Amino acid sequence: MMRGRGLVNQLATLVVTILTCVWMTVPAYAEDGYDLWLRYTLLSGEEANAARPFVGGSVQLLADRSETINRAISELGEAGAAMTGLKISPHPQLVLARADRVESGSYLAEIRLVGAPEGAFSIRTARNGRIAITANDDIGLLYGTFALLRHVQATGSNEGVERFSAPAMPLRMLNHWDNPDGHVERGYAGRSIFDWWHLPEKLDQRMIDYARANASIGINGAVVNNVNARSFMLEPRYIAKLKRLADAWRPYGIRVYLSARFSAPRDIGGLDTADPLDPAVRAWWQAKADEIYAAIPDFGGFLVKANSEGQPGPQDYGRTHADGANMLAEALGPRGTVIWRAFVYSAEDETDRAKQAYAEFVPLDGQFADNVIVQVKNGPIDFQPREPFHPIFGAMPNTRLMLEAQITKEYLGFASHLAFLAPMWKEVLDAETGRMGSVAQVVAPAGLAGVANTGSDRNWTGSHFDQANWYAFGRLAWNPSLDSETIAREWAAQTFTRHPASIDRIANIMLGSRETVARYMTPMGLAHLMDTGHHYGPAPWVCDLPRPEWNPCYYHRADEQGIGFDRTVSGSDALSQYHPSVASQWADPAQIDPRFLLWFHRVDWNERLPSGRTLWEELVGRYDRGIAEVDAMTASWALLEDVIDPGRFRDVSQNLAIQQAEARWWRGTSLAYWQSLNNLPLPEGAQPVPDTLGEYRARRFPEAPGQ
Ligand code: BDP
Repeated sequence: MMRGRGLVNQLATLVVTILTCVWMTVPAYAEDGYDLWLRYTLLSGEEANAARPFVGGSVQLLADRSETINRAISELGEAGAAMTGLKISPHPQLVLARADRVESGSYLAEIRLVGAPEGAFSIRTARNGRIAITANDDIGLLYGTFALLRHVQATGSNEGVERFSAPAMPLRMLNHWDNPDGHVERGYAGRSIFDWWHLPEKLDQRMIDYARANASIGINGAVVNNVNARSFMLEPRYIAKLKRLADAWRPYGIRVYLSARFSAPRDIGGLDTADPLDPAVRAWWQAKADEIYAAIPDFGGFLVKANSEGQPGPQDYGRTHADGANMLAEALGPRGTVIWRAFVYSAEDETDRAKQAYAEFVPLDGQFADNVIVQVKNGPIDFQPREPFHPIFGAMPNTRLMLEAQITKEYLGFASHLAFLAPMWKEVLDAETGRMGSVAQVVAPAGLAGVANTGSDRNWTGSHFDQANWYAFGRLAWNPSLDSETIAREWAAQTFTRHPASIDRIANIMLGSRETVARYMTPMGLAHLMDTGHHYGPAPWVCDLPRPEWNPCYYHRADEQGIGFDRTVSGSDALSQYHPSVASQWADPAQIDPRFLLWFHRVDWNERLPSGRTLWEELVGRYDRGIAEVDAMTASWALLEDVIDPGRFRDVSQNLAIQQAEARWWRGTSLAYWQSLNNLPLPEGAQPVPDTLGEYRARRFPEAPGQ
């Protein structure tokens, strides 16, 4: 008897030890990243209790069955089984309840759900271990399910889970710059995930996994094609393909949108004009919208890039952006939304490019139809490592504005540089416009759009850490007041390990990483120094492209004397597009945050800054710091070898080695070029520039994506 119990005890200890080891040590197999942040790894010992309530998906349902509810139940079942190693739970301890099925005095009633936006949910955990998720709609129950699973995965506990959560904005969408031939513009993760060739007959499993991943972070819309759009994607055969996607994504709450080419009535409609005021053109779009809605009743609407970088638009017919957008809005009616991009600038316009979108759009404030949203990039130029927020955000109180962020890292080192972008987006979302609250408040009635970084690569995003940017985008669109650290930590815990010291280390690497990239690429407010076309690496010497505002020289304006773009009243006066309370923080070169200095001011190389150093010394110091930080990130990552699976550990290590080399290339090239203008020696103690300017200039990259 005694011996028997001893054996049981020993076995129990062994099991606990094994489970603890599973948690503490590196898995022997190589993960490939396909599972993203939804890995549901085995929980150890006590922690497994957190997942017991939903093992086997045996939930109590206070709702009618629907495709969405089925997804919630199977997610819970699979997650529960994976996290506990158990298949069946004898007592259902999880309740999924629609608020309208809950009696008012019940413990499930949640007052905050009354009038809450679509997707809101409440989660309660009772002392007896029972968990209840309540929502007004099925998608809220699915979001609540994912929130619970996120918490359990990240913390190993179901205690302290979010009690109530509601999305801060209605549209949380990805913009895919994917072409129908499978090429992704500015894509660094392989080919497009959309297999137009085989659709509609064949639906890749990836399309389901994609929708599920999006739903897990609250993303609810996807524009499936490039803003540089092809008209044929509006033809009937594409509507059939689109319908297959829409049907597959509907249970996950994802609505399909299409980029529409403004000249489609001419290109594919047999008309000789696309003039938005022409009755035949209007009738064509009306019929097209009806055709789409007949196939896809919840079609989201059109995204339009018009009169921008060569795309057709209403100005081709002497009409305004509002004329064009409103014509499409009428065709969609209350069924959908027109998202009209404000990314416009012209080669013929001599004014500062940073001022042009404001000049074109602000006079149209109040003229857009109710179902039009104007989509504005985070900054006034183009997704640079650092830009001040776009002045339009503080200047169109009578228009719904949406923020466009770029998740794919066109200007931040592609997929090989580690740059966690949440701090960059927070910088913009938190910025006070001076007139209508913060940017997050301005866009709250509309939403957030992110240019997707997904592709056919096994890990979806080209690198493991770029998954964090997809994740952070969704989390911030849901709740822009989340801080970057919370997002980094919960992502790291789900994606890599729940080992506390390792989470600290990974979050640390992530949190400073975007600032690091800005330091070695474009310190102190410099911008657009990337090489022509592909935007890979530095080419500050490019001054002679036919479009002036495509030249790095246009942006840095460096010469023997100094560097920087004077956007004060003595220069382009772009500052005046901001509310005075905002402009005042940037107007004085002695007061400005040095990270914005050269964006707004032209400064002599030898001018002494408040830091006591000259501009030249300060600039060199920042490049050097950028490099030191990449080295520190690399060294820190190396210490994680024992906790990260070998496949992903190696992938990240190899990217960091590339980043170390490329950070040095950015520094070397930039310094060699600045020195060729200012003839200044490097400050004392600075490492010499390893190559000559001629050598840097001779580098060619025929394989770089984006030629
Ligand atoms: C630029 C990209 C270009 C896009 C454009 C846009 O280089 O590929 O077409 O933005 O947003 O950043 O339309």
